[in-house]
Amino acid sequence: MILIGLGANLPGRFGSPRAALDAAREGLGPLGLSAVSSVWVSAPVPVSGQPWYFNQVVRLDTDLGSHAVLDALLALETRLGRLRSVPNAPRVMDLDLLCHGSCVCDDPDLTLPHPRMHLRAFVLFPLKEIAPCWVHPVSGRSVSDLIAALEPGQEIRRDPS
Ligand code: PH2
Ligand code: MG
Ligand code: MG
Repeated sequence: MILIGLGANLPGRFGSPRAALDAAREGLGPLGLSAVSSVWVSAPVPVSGQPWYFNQVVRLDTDLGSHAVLDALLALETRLGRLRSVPNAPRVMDLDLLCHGSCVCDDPDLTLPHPRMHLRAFVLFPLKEIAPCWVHPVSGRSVSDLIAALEPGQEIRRDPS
Protein backbone atom coordinates (compact mmCIF):
# COMPACT_ATOMS: atom_id res chain seq x y z
CA MET A 1 0.00 0.00 0.00
CA ILE A 2 1.37 3.40 -1.03
CA LEU A 3 0.26 6.26 1.20
CA ILE A 4 0.84 9.96 0.57
CA GLY A 5 0.47 12.78 3.10
CA LEU A 6 -0.79 16.11 1.78
CA GLY A 7 -0.28 19.35 3.72
CA ALA A 8 -0.86 23.01 2.88
CA ASN A 9 -1.07 26.18 4.95
CA LEU A 10 -0.49 29.05 2.48
CA PRO A 11 -2.67 30.36 -0.33
CA GLY A 12 -1.14 29.77 -3.77
CA ARG A 13 -1.95 29.77 -7.44
CA PHE A 14 -5.03 27.63 -6.86
CA GLY A 15 -6.42 29.89 -4.15
CA SER A 16 -6.90 28.63 -0.60
CA PRO A 17 -4.91 25.73 0.88
CA ARG A 18 -8.09 23.66 0.65
CA ALA A 19 -8.32 24.40 -3.08
CA ALA A 20 -4.67 23.37 -3.40
CA LEU A 21 -5.59 19.98 -1.90
CA ASP A 22 -8.26 19.59 -4.59
CA ALA A 23 -5.67 20.42 -7.28
CA ALA A 24 -3.17 17.99 -5.73
CA ARG A 25 -5.70 15.14 -5.75
CA GLU A 26 -6.43 15.88 -9.39
CA GLY A 27 -2.70 15.78 -10.14
CA LEU A 28 -2.41 12.44 -8.33
CA GLY A 29 -5.17 10.84 -10.42
CA PRO A 30 -2.80 9.54 -13.13
CA LEU A 31 -0.65 7.95 -10.41
CA GLY A 32 -3.47 5.59 -9.45
CA LEU A 33 -5.28 7.55 -6.76
CA SER A 34 -7.49 4.95 -5.10
CA ALA A 35 -8.57 6.24 -1.67
CA VAL A 36 -8.90 9.66 -0.09
CA SER A 37 -9.32 10.58 3.59
CA SER A 38 -11.30 13.49 4.94
CA VAL A 39 -9.58 16.86 5.08
CA TRP A 40 -8.33 17.65 8.57
CA VAL A 41 -7.21 21.01 9.95
CA SER A 42 -4.31 20.90 12.35
CA ALA A 43 -2.13 23.25 14.36
CA PRO A 44 1.45 23.48 13.07
CA VAL A 45 3.88 20.94 14.49
CA PRO A 46 6.04 22.14 16.15
CA VAL A 47 3.66 24.74 17.56
CA SER A 48 4.31 28.14 15.96
CA GLY A 49 2.53 31.23 14.72
CA GLN A 50 2.11 29.74 11.23
CA PRO A 51 -1.41 29.36 9.85
CA TRP A 52 -3.08 26.02 10.62
CA TYR A 53 -2.59 23.28 8.05
CA PHE A 54 -5.07 21.46 5.87
CA ASN A 55 -4.01 17.81 5.83
CA GLN A 56 -5.16 14.71 4.04
CA VAL A 57 -3.83 11.21 3.37
CA VAL A 58 -4.44 9.40 0.08
CA ARG A 59 -3.64 5.98 -1.31
CA LEU A 60 -2.06 5.21 -4.69
CA ASP A 61 -2.24 1.92 -6.54
CA THR A 62 0.64 1.95 -8.99
CA ASP A 63 3.48 -0.30 -10.07
CA LEU A 64 5.92 2.62 -9.85
CA GLY A 65 8.82 2.09 -7.46
CA SER A 66 9.37 4.36 -4.48
CA HIS A 67 11.88 6.68 -6.16
CA ALA A 68 9.66 7.10 -9.21
CA VAL A 69 6.73 7.99 -6.95
CA LEU A 70 8.93 10.45 -5.07
CA ASP A 71 10.01 12.11 -8.34
CA ALA A 72 6.38 12.41 -9.43
CA LEU A 73 5.42 13.99 -6.09
CA LEU A 74 8.24 16.53 -6.26
CA ALA A 75 7.26 17.44 -9.84
CA LEU A 76 3.63 17.87 -8.77
CA GLU A 77 4.64 20.05 -5.81
CA THR A 78 6.50 22.31 -8.23
CA ARG A 79 3.51 22.44 -10.61
CA LEU A 80 1.35 23.46 -7.66
CA GLY A 81 3.69 26.36 -6.87
CA ARG A 82 5.82 24.95 -4.06
CA LEU A 83 8.93 27.01 -3.29
CA ARG A 84 11.50 25.53 -0.92
CA SER A 85 13.11 27.59 1.84
CA VAL A 86 13.87 26.35 5.34
CA PRO A 87 12.56 23.10 6.88
CA ASN A 88 9.01 23.38 8.26
CA ALA A 89 8.41 26.70 6.47
CA PRO A 90 4.78 27.37 5.59
CA ARG A 91 3.97 25.94 2.18
CA VAL A 92 1.37 25.93 -0.60
CA MET A 93 1.70 22.15 -0.91
CA ASP A 94 3.71 19.37 0.67
CA LEU A 95 3.36 15.86 -0.74
CA ASP A 96 5.11 13.29 1.43
CA LEU A 97 5.60 9.65 0.51
CA LEU A 98 4.66 8.08 3.86
CA CYS A 99 5.14 4.42 2.99
CA HIS A 100 5.53 2.20 -0.03
CA GLY A 101 4.25 -1.19 1.02
CA SER A 102 6.65 -2.74 3.48
CA CYS A 103 9.63 -1.01 1.83
CA VAL A 104 12.29 0.19 4.29
CA CYS A 105 14.73 2.67 2.79
CA ASP A 106 17.36 5.04 4.15
CA ASP A 107 18.71 6.78 1.08
CA PRO A 108 19.98 10.38 1.24
CA ASP A 109 16.88 11.55 -0.67
CA LEU A 110 14.27 9.15 0.70
CA THR A 111 13.54 7.59 4.07
CA LEU A 112 10.78 4.98 4.24
CA PRO A 113 8.60 4.78 6.13
CA HIS A 114 8.53 8.56 6.63
CA PRO A 115 10.67 9.08 9.75
CA ARG A 116 8.14 11.16 11.72
CA MET A 117 4.81 9.86 10.47
CA HIS A 118 4.19 7.72 13.56
CA LEU A 119 4.45 10.82 15.80
CA ARG A 120 2.02 13.03 13.93
CA ALA A 121 -1.70 13.24 14.56
CA PHE A 122 -2.16 15.05 11.22
CA VAL A 123 -0.86 11.90 9.47
CA LEU A 124 -2.32 9.14 11.64
CA PHE A 125 -5.92 10.41 11.96
CA PRO A 126 -6.52 10.66 8.19
CA LEU A 127 -4.46 7.51 7.54
CA LYS A 128 -6.70 5.50 9.86
CA GLU A 129 -9.78 6.54 7.85
CA ILE A 130 -8.51 4.95 4.64
CA ALA A 131 -6.23 2.22 6.01
CA PRO A 132 -7.54 1.11 9.43
CA CYS A 133 -5.55 -2.14 9.29
CA TRP A 134 -2.26 -0.46 8.41
CA VAL A 135 0.74 -1.53 10.48
CA HIS A 136 4.01 0.41 10.68
CA PRO A 137 6.52 -1.62 8.62
CA VAL A 138 9.37 -1.20 11.11
CA SER A 139 7.80 -1.13 14.57
CA GLY A 140 4.92 -3.46 13.73
CA ARG A 141 2.54 -1.17 15.65
CA SER A 142 -0.99 -0.66 14.36
CA VAL A 143 -2.25 2.79 13.44
CA SER A 144 -4.69 2.67 16.38
CA ASP A 145 -1.86 1.84 18.76
CA LEU A 146 0.24 4.70 17.37
CA ILE A 147 -2.68 7.12 17.80
CA ALA A 148 -3.14 6.00 21.40
CA ALA A 149 0.57 6.63 22.01
CA LEU A 150 0.61 10.18 20.55
CA GLU A 151 1.90 12.91 22.81
CA PRO A 152 -1.12 14.88 23.98
CA GLY A 153 -1.66 18.43 22.77
CA GLN A 154 -1.62 18.08 18.96
CA GLU A 155 -4.68 20.06 17.95
CA ILE A 156 -6.56 18.54 15.03
CA ARG A 157 -10.14 18.30 13.79
CA ARG A 158 -12.00 17.22 10.68
CA ASP A 159 -12.60 20.14 8.34
CA PRO A 160 -16.36 20.75 8.46
CA SER A 161 -16.55 22.40 4.99
N1 PH2 B 1 4.12 19.56 7.97
C1 PH2 B 1 5.33 19.78 8.38
C2 PH2 B 1 5.65 20.38 9.66
N2 PH2 B 1 4.52 20.62 10.47
N3 PH2 B 1 2.23 20.57 10.90
C3 PH2 B 1 0.99 20.27 10.51
N4 PH2 B 1 -0.04 20.48 11.35
N5 PH2 B 1 0.73 19.74 9.28
C4 PH2 B 1 1.74 19.51 8.39
O1 PH2 B 1 1.46 19.04 7.26
C5 PH2 B 1 3.06 19.81 8.78
C6 PH2 B 1 3.27 20.35 10.06
C7 PH2 B 1 6.49 19.42 7.56
O2 PH2 B 1 6.19 18.83 6.40
MG1 MG C 1 6.04 17.05 5.29
MG1 MG D 1 7.77 17.04 2.17
